Amino acid sequence: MATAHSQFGDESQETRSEMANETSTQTHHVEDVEIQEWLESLDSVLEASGPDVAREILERLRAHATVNGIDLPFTANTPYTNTIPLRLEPLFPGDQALERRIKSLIRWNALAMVVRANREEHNIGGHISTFASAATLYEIGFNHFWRGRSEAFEGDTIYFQGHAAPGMYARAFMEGRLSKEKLENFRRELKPGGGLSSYPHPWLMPDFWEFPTVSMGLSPLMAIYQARFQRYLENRGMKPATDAKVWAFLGDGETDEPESLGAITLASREKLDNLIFVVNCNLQRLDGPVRGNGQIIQELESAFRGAKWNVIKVLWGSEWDPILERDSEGLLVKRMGELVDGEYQKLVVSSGAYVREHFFGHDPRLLKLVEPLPDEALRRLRLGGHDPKKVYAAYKAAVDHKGGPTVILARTIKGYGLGESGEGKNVTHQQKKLNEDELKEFRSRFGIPLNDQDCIEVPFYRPAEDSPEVQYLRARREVLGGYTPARAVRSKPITTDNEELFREFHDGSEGREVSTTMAFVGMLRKMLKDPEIGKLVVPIVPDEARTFGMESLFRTVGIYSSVGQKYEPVDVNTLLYYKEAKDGQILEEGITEAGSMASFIAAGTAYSTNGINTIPFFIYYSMFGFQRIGDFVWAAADMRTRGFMLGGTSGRTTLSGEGLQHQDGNSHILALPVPNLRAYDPAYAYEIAVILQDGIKRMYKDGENIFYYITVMNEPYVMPAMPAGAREGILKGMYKFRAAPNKKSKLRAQLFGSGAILNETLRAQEILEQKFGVAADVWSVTSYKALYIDGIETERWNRLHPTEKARVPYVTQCVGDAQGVIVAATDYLKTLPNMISKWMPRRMATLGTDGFGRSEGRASLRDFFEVDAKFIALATLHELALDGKIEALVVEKAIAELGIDPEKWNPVIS
Ligand SMILES: Cc1ncc(C[n+]2csc(CCOP(=O)(O)OP(=O)(O)O)c2C)c(N)n1
Ligand SMILES: [Mg+2]
Repeated sequence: MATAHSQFGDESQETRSEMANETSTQTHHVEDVEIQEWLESLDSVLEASGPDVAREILERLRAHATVNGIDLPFTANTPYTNTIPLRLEPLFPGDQALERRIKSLIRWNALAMVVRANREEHNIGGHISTFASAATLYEIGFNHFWRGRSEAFEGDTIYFQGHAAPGMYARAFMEGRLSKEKLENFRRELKPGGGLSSYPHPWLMPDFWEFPTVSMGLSPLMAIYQARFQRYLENRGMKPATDAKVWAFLGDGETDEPESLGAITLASREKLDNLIFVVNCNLQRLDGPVRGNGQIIQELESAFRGAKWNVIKVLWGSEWDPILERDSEGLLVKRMGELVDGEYQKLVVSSGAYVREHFFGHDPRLLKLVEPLPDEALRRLRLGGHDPKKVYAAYKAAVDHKGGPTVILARTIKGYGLGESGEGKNVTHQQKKLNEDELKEFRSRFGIPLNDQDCIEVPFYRPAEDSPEVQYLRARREVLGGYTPARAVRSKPITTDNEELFREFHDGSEGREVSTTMAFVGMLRKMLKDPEIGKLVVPIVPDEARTFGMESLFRTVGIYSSVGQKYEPVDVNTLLYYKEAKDGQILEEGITEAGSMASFIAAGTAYSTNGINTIPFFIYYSMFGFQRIGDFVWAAADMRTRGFMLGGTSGRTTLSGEGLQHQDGNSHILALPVPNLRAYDPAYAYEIAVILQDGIKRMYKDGENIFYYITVMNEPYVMPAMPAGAREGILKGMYKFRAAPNKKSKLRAQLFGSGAILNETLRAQEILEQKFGVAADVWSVTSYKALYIDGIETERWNRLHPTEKARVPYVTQCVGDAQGVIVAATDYLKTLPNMISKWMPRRMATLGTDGFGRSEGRASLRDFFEVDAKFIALATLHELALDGKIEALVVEKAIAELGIDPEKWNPVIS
């Protein structure tokens, strides 16, 4: 009979037995006495001379075979068996029985949390089956490996699989760190007293979670760059070298995300032996098998081995060892490698009799191997990932491994222990409820001390404080230096306000034409020399340093390389040669915005992870930022990352020549949804200086959990000096840059410009004045986002305080009394200025760059998108006509006079 928790099953299947017979005849033909002799001689070499000699012989044989024309297929795979053989297994140091009891209670509480939450509120969600499959993988780490963070030791860094969160909460409950009430409010943070977030979210649980992991694929990439960043800090002398590790837990389905495996060669190239991946290979994802028709474990093994990782497969539990021992011909290992995952998934939910027939029955010699075992024993053959001894051995080998990263591929069963309706079933990922029988079965299987009546209520269960279970797990954590996960701000605030550092940039460029990018790089250069913050600055570039004129930094601060520079650079005789150095400061990441962002996150959270206030400046092609790696930005926000993202070559019409894939009119829109991100579109050097200075102070002195997005451009123009009193407006989002010279004119206008388009606005001001007698004030809008947030905040306050004196949005304070029509022009979508139009005293006309770019020069692009001075002038005149201040005919004449073709292409749709 198939039982709920069977390892294999009992249904028979005709076709399967036919296939089995067919294959077994073929194998007979190969496996003869000769093979036996070869195997025996290898055994004797192994015994007499050890594995090194055996390896040498095998390598020579392979070479010999190739020379003799035997075409050996390439394989990066090892057989489908455990990497660590029984004889090399270390002794398990813990109390196995007690650890199992603790683990069972954690299993129960994790399950109870989800089941209770869904009883309380239908479909509130939560996952049971992921943690059920991974419980042993986590518990071995908690009890034996993961060191907490303390003053004395930085501790290990762990990326917990997002949907295994209930298991982490259940453990923290057992540890006495989370109350029953908190568990009761799983997925209900808004309940009085607070609750627990669905997944790891540092934003929601800043004392607990460090890394958001549930958007799949992000955590493996972040973990790789985290491990590399630890080395960067060590090599730069910013922290002592330690044996702290970075562990990342991944689902096997998760490895299909391109980000998951996308940077694995970086880890081996950098010899990151401080990095360990654990892939929970339950062979299932959400909808069904990960590779029903293949073998995900073998596929991953070859990918990781090909990338030179140390791969440890943990496939079979200890019960298999004696059988494997009897398998002198290697038939069982061969058989193990023949099944596809879809077949394995079926076997794990089938009975012992089924296993005998369909797995071992394939070959009479295999059947013989398990002859002494009753069906019940076959059913109880565990998988490696559920066997503490095997998992311990793998973890021990991983932490002891030197010279490169390790991946552990652990085979488990999804929904382990969940009974008939869950274990190993395709629907198990979303299982949130258990019926009474299933609950009782789970209770009995894991020995939870609850009677039938109590059990169906699914209460949380924690043994008394002085129970052996609680004492043991507390003692283990004490030995390991404290609890994990736990997050804290570990750095001390910086002391300076940097007033002096940035002051020189308030003066303007004195007639010299420079771009805002050049201005920013000048500030970066100066920051790097600063005695307090200089060392903390981490410049990050995805192969674009020359694009942004940063190559002078190569020489002055060096490009980080863990091995220094093993070659003489081709340009060594030049002033700005390509200098790589072990203590290099620049992270030149190569062409990977995702990798660079992961470095940005590691550096921007080092204030918490490492207690170091590193200040990352990640500069990149703005179009390849939010649009390409937006989900990493969201994760960065959740993690309370601090630092500056700089969208270079930005502005749809400001980046000339590059065409529609490069020209960015989107990023300021995409920056809107990130709540703690402050986004600026500055036009002039002093604006950037003010924003950077304030940002560093807010983040690193005042400890605010915000970060910055600043667009910088490559259009050169003269940088003016900062007008008196502009500082506050720059930070709040707008200030009057140049008032109309002729205040007496009857025709008035307020013009808003941002970034490089501010200069077009200023030219429009002149055209309007000179040709049409319109007196226009020009405003620099540095941040529509800031104005918008202030507007909606003010509205909200007024709504909630109806009897108090109404507050006025900042933008209304600026232009509420200003005269004339209002026209805004931006290098981004029109929607950006439109967001604030409701707080204007009157209608607002908007010019923007909705549509696809073109490979053209700036002038043509601005004409095409209708955001240049003449179109701003036209929009102003049109508004005046709408207000009845001038005749429509005047506007029509102006169109001709300004040289505008009314039948021109519509940029929005062409
Ligand atoms: C980027 C992303 N896409 C989709 C999901 C939805 N999702 C959550 S869990 C899951 C299946 C996970 O399977 P696997 O990685 O094998 O983890 P397991 O639960 O089997 O350990 C999916 C598709 C997600 N969280 N993130
Ligand atoms: Mg899976």
